[in-house]
Amino acid sequence: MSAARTVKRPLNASTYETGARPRVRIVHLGLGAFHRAHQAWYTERAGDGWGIAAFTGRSPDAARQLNEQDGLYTLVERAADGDRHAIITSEVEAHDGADLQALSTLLAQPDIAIVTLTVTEAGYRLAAGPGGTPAHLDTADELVAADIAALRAHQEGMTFTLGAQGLDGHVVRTTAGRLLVGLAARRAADGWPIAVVSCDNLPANGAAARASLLGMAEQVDPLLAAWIEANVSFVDSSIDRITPQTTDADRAGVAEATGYDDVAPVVAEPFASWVLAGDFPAGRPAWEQAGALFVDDLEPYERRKLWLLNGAHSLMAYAGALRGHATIADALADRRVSDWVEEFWNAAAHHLLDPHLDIPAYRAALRERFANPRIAHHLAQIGRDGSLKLAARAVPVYRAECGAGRDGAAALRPLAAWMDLSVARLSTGQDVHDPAAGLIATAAEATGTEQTRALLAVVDATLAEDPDAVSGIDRLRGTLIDPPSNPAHRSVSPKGNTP
Ligand code: CS2
Repeated sequence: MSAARTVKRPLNASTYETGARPRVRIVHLGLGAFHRAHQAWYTERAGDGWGIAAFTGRSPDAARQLNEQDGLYTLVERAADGDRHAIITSEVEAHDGADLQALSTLLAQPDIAIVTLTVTEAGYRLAAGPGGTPAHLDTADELVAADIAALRAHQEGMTFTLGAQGLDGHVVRTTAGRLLVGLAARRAADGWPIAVVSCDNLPANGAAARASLLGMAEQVDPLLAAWIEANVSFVDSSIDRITPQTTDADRAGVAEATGYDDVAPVVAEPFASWVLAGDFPAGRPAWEQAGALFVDDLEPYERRKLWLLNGAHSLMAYAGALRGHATIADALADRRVSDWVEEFWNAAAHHLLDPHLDIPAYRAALRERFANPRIAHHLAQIGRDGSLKLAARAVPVYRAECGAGRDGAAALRPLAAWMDLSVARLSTGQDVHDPAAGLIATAAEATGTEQTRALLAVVDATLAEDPDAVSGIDRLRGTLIDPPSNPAHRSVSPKGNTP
């Protein structure tokens, strides 16, 4: 891209020559920075003419901003030694996620071959199955229950009665509810098969998407559920690219460097990875041209990413915040935190034995990625939704360690840090930013070991019945700040600026 210019122009199709835009063949739910730094970038780089129609999650703002720029935005690749700028053109149209007319119209077209999802761990609205059975749609969840009732009430033949916003008189809020309406339109149109690709940090995320969507379908229309079983392929994928929130300084930097007043740039590290497993019955972009890897068994790759990258992230988000740090790079520069990260990685690495995984090289690369001094990746951003994230990132490592006859203490530390930070935040009237915030607040009212047990039950009810896990966490609580405030972990309070 050319050097800095002094006069800034808006970014849109009249100021930036894109050539013919690609045909929309992918629908995306969850239009956010990560999607734009990852799947949109892979699709652009595949270079075979696939375009995306993206739907927002909660707020329609991102769609409005992107449409004002004809879908164009700058991707800033932020390396330790400087920025590279690229304008992405694969995002062809953007919609309010509540707009089920637009979603149904798109999904009813045979051209649309893929639905990708970045709706966060919480977006699947799953509840753990009893005794470790697979998770299922949480029908006790208020939004799920409201959508089920409204969908039942608005069913008309094979589809649903749509109004200006959502169902006539009801805004569908859950991803499963929205997707169900769109897929009903597809089935009614002609029923072409389609792939749903989950791009969220959950183990077996394809199965999670399936459980969420089929759970909703079974409650609303068993015939539609049967159609989904037969025609929708749920693809598992492990996604990776560190994407901090865009700041005003980033926007100013983009204007300075490119000459475009882009209101919606996105900043990401240069590294990106996407590993996928599953069928694409209606075709797909040649994402492998952009470096994506297609495998038969995703699990080893998924564990490596979720445990080593995300597990360390969550450990740093809570332990680092307790110790007064604000970003990943700051937390990692703290010798004690980096030792805990190494201990956590040693525990996880015992169970990542496939030689293709090359764990030593992966760990070395992670250390470098985390230390990138130009990426301000805030612990507060990563620390959100801890009850769900820890269940995917720390609990499985602990279980694997116990299964091998070890105490798994290194994998309990992220849980202890989350508990200490949550209690400290609640005691100063701060929000814990978690879908289970109410349960966390109630659990925090207990004291001592009872509090540890109650907080652990919010993350994993089965694990909370394991006295070794509870006492292992209890021993770590209150030891993570300098000097440790142990043994009465109730008195712990974070140092300096907490998120
Ligand atoms: C982070 C992830 O916010 C978080 O929970 O751990 O978003 C992480 O940055 C990405 O998974 C990196 O690929």
